[in-house]
Amino acid sequence: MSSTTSSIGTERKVVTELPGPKSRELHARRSAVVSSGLSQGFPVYIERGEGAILLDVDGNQLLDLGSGIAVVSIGHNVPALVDAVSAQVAAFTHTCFMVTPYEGYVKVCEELAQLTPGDFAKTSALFNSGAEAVENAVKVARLATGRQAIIVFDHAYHGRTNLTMALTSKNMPYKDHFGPFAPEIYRVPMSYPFRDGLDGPAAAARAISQIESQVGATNVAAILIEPIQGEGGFVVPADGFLPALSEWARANGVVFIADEIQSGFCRTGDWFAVNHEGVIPDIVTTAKGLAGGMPLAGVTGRAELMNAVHEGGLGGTYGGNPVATAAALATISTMRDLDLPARARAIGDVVLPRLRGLAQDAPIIGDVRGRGAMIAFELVKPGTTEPHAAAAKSIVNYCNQQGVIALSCGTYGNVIRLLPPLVITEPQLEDGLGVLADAIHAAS
Ligand code: PLZ
Repeated sequence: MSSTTSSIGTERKVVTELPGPKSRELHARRSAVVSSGLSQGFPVYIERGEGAILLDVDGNQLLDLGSGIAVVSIGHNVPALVDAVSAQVAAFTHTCFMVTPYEGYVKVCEELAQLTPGDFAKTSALFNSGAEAVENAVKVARLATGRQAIIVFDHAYHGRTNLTMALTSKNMPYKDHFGPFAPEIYRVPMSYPFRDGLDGPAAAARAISQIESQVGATNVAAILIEPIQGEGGFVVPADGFLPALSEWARANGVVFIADEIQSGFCRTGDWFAVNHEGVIPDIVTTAKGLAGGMPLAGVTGRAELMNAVHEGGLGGTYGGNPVATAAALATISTMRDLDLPARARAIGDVVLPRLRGLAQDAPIIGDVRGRGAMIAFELVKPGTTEPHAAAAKSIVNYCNQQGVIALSCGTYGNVIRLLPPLVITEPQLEDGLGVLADAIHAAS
């Protein structure tokens, strides 16, 4: 196990055109055998990673400001994780937890019970992907309440399976012609301060009145919400929106499910995004950052809800796989050891003011928002709030050409999101911000 030896430098370095010749060759092979239904963001093929740097097959060192969509929060190739995973692989890779159990699964559930908000008995079930976790949270809420309706929000993203497509808001590319979709899903307006100008309580009143008039409180099993929306555009609801919704849920016997798959595990400067407003969900879904790149997802909730399910009602062959749980335990202890919530706050303290400064001279930036290291800016046609997706595309392309991995998102495709590994160094962050500033300048 030579996880600590590495020849990757800590600096961004572009040594070929991007993508380079070897990447282009691999890409030609890909086109022949990989479904064109998978999008291709930045087709540079990766060989190794370390910290916030990815080394590609042509020897380019790329600065990663996306963390594989908020997954490698602890950075690439962390020795503690590599060692834990390697040891587990050498011990055993699979038994199926429902057949013969192992301690790692139990330990991850102990951590989830402790880390998620709420001072009450909690139990968890583990799965392979975020979408699977969301599906299971919905199953639990419906069974426990005996109700069917699920409330979701404009701009929401919850996955690509049949049920989670129905929960997801955006048609293209996620849903188009993939129907029919699951029934009993009701969508209400999100709090989106830049676009609706409402304060949190007013936005919550708007959503609640729609739920009461169009669905009826006693039909609602659950409200499912991303405390900060991810794919939908890093929409940070106005203060008071989440608390008002969660209070209404409590008063009406409705399960409040926080989808923390993208916002959770230190990303926003706390272990979970709901913590910023003291909101205590009944159920929390987690994935992504939880296991440092190994596929693992969790559904954690009040024991009386999670245990309402009949024995055998939850499961799956691979859910909570021993290698993935080993990775999660190493990830969580790394997050604790390095105090990554504090690191995420420090990143926000550098990046948010910088972006706000850039916005002063760049009328294409309509809004800068985020918490901790979950940060975005929304691009508009100058002087309007009309989405400017072309500008987002050109900024991402510019960054890519300079060897910086940056991601876009948003219902209108006009938001640039920054999700750096939380271990990114100050010089790396400065370097990335410099490229971003040039990209914004070039797009303006
Ligand atoms: N809930 C809040 O962000 C995954 C999707 C990438 P899976 N977001 C990245 C893509 O285009 O497929 C996500 C999320 C929130 C659920 C999910 C779904 O998680 O692990 O991708 O299934």
